[in-house]
Amino acid sequence: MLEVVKGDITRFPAEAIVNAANRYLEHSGGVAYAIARAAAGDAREYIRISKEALREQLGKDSIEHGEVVVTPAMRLEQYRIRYVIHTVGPYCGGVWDGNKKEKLRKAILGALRKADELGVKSIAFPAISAGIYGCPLEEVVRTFKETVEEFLREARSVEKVYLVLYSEDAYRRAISTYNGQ
Ligand code: AR6
Repeated sequence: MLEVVKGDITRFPAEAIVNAANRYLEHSGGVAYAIARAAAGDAREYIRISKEALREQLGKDSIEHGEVVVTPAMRLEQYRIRYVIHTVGPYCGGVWDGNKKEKLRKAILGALRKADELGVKSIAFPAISAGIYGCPLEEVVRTFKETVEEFLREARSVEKVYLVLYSEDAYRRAISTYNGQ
């Protein structure tokens, strides 16, 4: 049901992958830039597509925690990815509290519910907010586990949820937190 794996989310064979975006879907760095470049070949083109989708799907120019935008996988279809779901986690800058946790929970749950609505069976997440946004990886993993467990009780279509860690170090830390060590 829920699995922590090591890999590159831009080529992870889940039907939907999640992007750790910012409010304006600028995809300027981190996993967002990697996804944008891999999907469209040119990150600027995917930013344009994302902003257009944001206006069409939400009728505005920025998103809040919990709101999501869906864009087509384009070149990522070669890995059997069908959708990219953009969600926004909290900015921590090294500081963690209940407010950040709630924002992260909303961001994760929003993407999971959208995947269910799209009728996909598998979805892969990066460690949202654990990079440029500076949230502690261990807290992100704990929140992820709790939120996915909560969601799986209501899920209709989604059967498999992956947390994909990019580096060996992050993977080891995530696995150990996930196993409660
Ligand atoms: N596959 C899986 N995980 C990855 C990959 C990859 N290819 N590349 C990086 N990561 P970040 P945030 C990991 O900074 O903290 C962007 O500029 C990375 O090691 O991408 O939510 C957005 O546009 C880290 O563990 O996202 C926003 O402005 C995790 O993905 C801002 O960064 C998330 O790191 C969002 O910051």
